[in-house]
Amino acid sequence: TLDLDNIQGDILQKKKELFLFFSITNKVLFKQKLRADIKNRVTTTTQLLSVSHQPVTALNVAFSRSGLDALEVPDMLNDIAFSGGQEADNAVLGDPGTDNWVDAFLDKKIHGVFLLASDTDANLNSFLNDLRAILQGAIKEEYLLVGAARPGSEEGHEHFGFMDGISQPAVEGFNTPLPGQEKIPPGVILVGEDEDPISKRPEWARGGSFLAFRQLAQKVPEFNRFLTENPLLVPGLTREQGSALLGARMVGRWKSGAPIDLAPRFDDPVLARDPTRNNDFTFAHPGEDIASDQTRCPFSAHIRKTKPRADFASTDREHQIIRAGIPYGPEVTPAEAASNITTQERGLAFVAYQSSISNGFRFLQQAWANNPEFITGKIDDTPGFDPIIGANKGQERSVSGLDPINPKRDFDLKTDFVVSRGGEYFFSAPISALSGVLAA
Ligand code: N7H
Repeated sequence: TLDLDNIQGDILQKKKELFLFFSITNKVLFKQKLRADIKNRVTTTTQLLSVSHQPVTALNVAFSRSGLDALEVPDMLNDIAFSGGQEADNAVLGDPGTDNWVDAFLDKKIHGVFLLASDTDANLNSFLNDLRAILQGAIKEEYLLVGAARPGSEEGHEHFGFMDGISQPAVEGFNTPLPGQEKIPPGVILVGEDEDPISKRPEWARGGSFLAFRQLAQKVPEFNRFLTENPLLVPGLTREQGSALLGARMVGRWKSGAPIDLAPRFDDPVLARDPTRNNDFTFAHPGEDIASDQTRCPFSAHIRKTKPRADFASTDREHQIIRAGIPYGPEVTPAEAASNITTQERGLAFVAYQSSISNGFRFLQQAWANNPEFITGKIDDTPGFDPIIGANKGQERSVSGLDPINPKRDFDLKTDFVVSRGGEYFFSAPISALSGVLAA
């Protein structure tokens, strides 16, 4: 059984979240604070499972490899990507170098990150002040990124306008799956648990999870312009509906969250709101050929490239992640909307948990999203890049299958709508380690 009191609980649906990236300047003092003050404030999974136990402000902490080194914890966690740090992975992830990276993410400067989540700015800020007071003299703040749910009816939607946070794997022993939700052994997400692909882990790391963080800027006006200029000319649809359909086919869901596999031509907000139906699909349909038919969903759609379901069912279990990101940055201004040019940065503070970064985030980005030949075994050898997150080092990306009338037609995406500003890999340690190995 999983020790849910020992597993850090990252809130999935939150209104405000701060990422405080830090370096450790006084090791002895930091360890003392970690053991005496921070550990008791870290939110457990048990606390998050029951609403009445949820703290007003949730706190998590995670360390990079350089952070473990700064704490003089030499133990190898046996994750190659974690050991190397994310900067070394920039080419593997499809970034055009690191010129566009936030400076703080370069040179392994960041030792760790505090994640603070709450429903109001006031709570978040007062907690942040407390944390700063506790850690005075022990850390240097390298970078602060402020995330927030979008306002009003856009709450829960990312900046392109699509409902996010619908499909997550169900971890055995932790949550009961909804229809269509895949059950995975805990070791796919948690280090040292059942079916962790790596057998050699230090005992103290059990119940921890690797946190892959990426700051992904989104070019929203440019994305909207692309949709407006390229409506899918499907009989019976207006130009506007054709533009909305193009967006939905790039993602694999409508803005409401309704999956296009079940609602292929028009949005279905009732379906979107129903948790027993909105994830209950596999891309397979009786009498339709899953190897050739893209009438409902392109092979290249974002949710199909990153979770192929029936296309690839036998092996995809090990490539699952739990996503816990939040939007950052302001709403599109009228001037940006009018000019179709982004002038203020906004995007997704992307967070993914997994027991192996090479099987999880890194694999999904490199082997699936950025690989034009994936999904393999289809009538089309090159379904193309993931139109949302696929990255080709800044070069043009070709995507097919988007036009249901002519699925062979390629769209050559000249610019990326999602642009990497870099990130880091962290280990979200089990809570016992915060007063154990890490504080010793
Ligand atoms: Fe993605 N988007 O708005 O288009 N994503 N994603 N993602 N994503 C998903 O099902 C988005 C990113 C996955 O189980 C939805 O919860 C954007 C990265 C996976 O069916 C939407 C960005 C990676 C899934 C978006 C972004 C992934 C998923 C549908 C960056 C991994 C679940 C909502 C700015 C490398 C698939 C939902 C499944 C869903 C969007 C990033 C992976 C709307 C804008 C970097 C595994």
